[in-house]
Amino acid sequence: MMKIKLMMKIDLRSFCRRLCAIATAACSLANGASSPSAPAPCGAVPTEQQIRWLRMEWYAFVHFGINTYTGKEWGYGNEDPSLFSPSDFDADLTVKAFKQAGMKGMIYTAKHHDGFCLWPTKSTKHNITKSPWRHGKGDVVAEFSKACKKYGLQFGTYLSPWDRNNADYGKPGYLKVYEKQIRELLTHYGPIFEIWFDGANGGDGYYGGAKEVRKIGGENYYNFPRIVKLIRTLQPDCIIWGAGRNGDVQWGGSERGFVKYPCWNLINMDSPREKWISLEADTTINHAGWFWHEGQSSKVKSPGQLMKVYMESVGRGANLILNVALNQKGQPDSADLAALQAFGEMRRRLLAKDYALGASATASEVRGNSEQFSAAKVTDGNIETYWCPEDKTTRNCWIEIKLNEPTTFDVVRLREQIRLGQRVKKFRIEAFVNGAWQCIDDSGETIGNQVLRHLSQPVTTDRVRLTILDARACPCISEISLLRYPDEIPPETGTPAVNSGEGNYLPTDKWTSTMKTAKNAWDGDESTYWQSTKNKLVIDLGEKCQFSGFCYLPKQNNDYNSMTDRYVFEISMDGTKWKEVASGEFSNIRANPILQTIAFPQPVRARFIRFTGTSALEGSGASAAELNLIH
Ligand code: FUL
Ligand code: CA
Repeated sequence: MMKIKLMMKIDLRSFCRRLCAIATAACSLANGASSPSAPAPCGAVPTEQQIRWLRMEWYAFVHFGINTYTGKEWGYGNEDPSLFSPSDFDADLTVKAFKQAGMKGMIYTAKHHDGFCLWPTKSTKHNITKSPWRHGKGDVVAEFSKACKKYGLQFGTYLSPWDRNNADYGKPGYLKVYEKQIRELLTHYGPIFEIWFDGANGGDGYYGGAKEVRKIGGENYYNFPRIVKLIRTLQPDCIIWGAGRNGDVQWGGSERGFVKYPCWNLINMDSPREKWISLEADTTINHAGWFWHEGQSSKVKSPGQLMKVYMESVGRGANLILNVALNQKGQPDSADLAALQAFGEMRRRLLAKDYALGASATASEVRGNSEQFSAAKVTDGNIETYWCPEDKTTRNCWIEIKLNEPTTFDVVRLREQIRLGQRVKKFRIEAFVNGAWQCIDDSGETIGNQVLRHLSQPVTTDRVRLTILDARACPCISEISLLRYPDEIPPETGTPAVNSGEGNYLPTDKWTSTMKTAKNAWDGDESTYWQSTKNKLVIDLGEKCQFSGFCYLPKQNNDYNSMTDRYVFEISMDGTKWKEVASGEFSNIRANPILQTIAFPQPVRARFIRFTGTSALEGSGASAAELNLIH
């Protein structure tokens, strides 16, 4: 019985796809017998779920858990549940702010790598019922899902496969635990629009007291085909992030919120194994990390920077997940919210007016001369209708828009009818200015769900031409829009300044070291670095100084060799007798090599410091792009 049900659910997905094809065909029939049929799909096409998901464009990520109270990015797994005690958790306030900013949903870290579950799970004792919050009766997942329902946002969940708490992690026993967690999250909290399987997996951890390194030997350990089947059964509409070929969406490739361009929603492209997998760009509104950190408000991204992130993610055909961490109270910081609202307003202004809407259009060629595929379909404001030439025309065809009067714009938005696959490989945009065609964008490649092409300067014209220079099959263009890039809106409170921790650093002019490249670590230049096979950097501060912590910036050149991810920090008065004042790991610097701030339990005084890299992401040795002491 169970099996039959499962098959029916899966079939439903392909049935939906077929239904859509039938509808398209019926539509062309209704247009008269002479009407040509729609082009056949090109390569892999998205599922209905993937299309719906792409049209959400952006949503929030919320990192909130045990790490919020320890200042860490990756908890070790031995954290005391009693640490979790938000004084003023407010899902309503948080979700309302997301809604106001124009976000379409949110994804919550129900369990991060530390293994602490933020809902009353039966799968492990390491969960929220052991915390003092709401007398052990709290459920963060439930409160978020309820608030999302209230404000009409979609709700999703992040459930780290890597579990540094669980004694069975890395063994078969853990897979049952993990499956149970998925079942609970996907049955008790209403519709889940997306579930995230993080790629950070295996390494050292607490593991029920074993305190050892557990390697899983690749993602096969999790048996994702089985997990995916389970999810499709429980929630067929849920988008699966990660899980390789089995999922629906993959990582955008950086934690800085951009995807590479050209941007294809396809894996194994042009092979029999081609599959539609969209990209999701992830980043955090703050340069401080994914979880909340003391003093992070000075590191919030400006609305203009967030706009750039949007242009380089959504504007390249991907989705954007933007993290807003909750603080120890259990609410977003006001500086984050101010930046979010200002950016939300900038985005609204960008999209507020499409100067091409309703304009007349002509094309080099129309499929079967049919009104159904005519040029005017790109300005009708309907993303389902599209212009398209004959099947054989895959290069050098164009479409021209004629506006009623000369109009100024500096962003061109293009969309493909992705139900028929992603096709366009290369395009050019021109404007008719002073009696001649002028190229205003000559580096266009992919389109997909949408591209936002920000021109080098505003253009004033009443005629715009899009030429498809190359495509995998005849292009199917559903929309061309002409927009204005918004002016920067300052956030309402506070002035965001990137890396403003710098004002707090000790002066370095008296610093010396016997090591050759040492100075690169305090020259204020992020691109130069100290690196050594010796692992130890000794600095003579030139005089006795008092300081309360240090900052370490990993190498910024994507070279993981000798990139220090574990450290010991020592101080000395004479350069011979040393005292350790801090040690630990710099978590997640492979994916997100941001400034790491380490505060000591109390301020210290010293003449010498010694920074030792005790492990590197790859190879041996140690390095630092910048090392600074905090007042
Ligand atoms: C990464 C994790 O390791 C980070 O801590 C964070 O959750 C980010 C969104 O994904 O892979
Ligand atoms: Ca259209």
